[in-house]
Amino acid sequence: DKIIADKRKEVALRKQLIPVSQLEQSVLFDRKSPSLAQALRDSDTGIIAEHKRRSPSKQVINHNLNVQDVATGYESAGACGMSVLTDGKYFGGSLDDLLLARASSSFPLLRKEFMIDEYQILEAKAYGADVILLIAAVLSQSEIKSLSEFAKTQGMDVLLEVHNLEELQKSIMPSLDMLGVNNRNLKTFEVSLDISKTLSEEIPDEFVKVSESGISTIEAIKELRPFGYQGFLIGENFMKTDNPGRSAEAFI
Ligand code: IGP
Repeated sequence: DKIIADKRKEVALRKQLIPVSQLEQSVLFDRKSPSLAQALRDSDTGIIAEHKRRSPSKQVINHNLNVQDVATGYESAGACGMSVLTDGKYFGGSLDDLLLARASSSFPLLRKEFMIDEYQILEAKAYGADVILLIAAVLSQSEIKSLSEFAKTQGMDVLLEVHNLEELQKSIMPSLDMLGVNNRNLKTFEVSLDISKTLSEEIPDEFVKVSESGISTIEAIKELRPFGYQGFLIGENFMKTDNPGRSAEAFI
């Protein structure tokens, strides 16, 4: 698919320009990552709040905010963690956004990216992330295994995202911490919370269950909790407002 082809080219270029030995010199490289999975288990709200300027489905969401203000707003609102889009081409994000979010917060940060290479995991760490996302729709079982095991050797949590039963069944493995069900179909952009509801019973209890996308009301969260969800990843609903932190507070 087009996004992944673009990503392969981008990663190849990045690798040439900034070798791993240089990433490892980041002062952020040796810090111990706080666990998002643990924060979600310990919370009774479970909000993971996202920084997202635009998306293929929505075009403009918000271009006027400063990522540092968004990070401090989310953290002081009491979010369990923050997801930072680092893809530039489709989402208008960057690794610099991650770095700035890190500089202004200490809660767990998720690098929201199309991960295809161990190099991106080292980048995530060097720029201050604690958690990586792996998307089952674009990875084989053996890629999920090798990338997630590598992230664990780096002391990071892994969130694996699925959208259907087949993706879920190929992905269940001990190197994952959280299983995210994306309510949005990445091809049609159609959103339905029923996807989270139906897939929940197929997710083993040792994983923290996260429901992702299209959540815009507290009622939706109340509906999802009985299905075992402890994490709720919310982007647009907060980012479309002038003060995402304050918008998140209402959910916490
Ligand atoms: C947030 P929303 O509908 O609240 O803005 O969704 C998040 O789930 C969404 O941005 C997302 C995403 C992804 C983005 C879920 N999986 C994979 C990029 C890639």
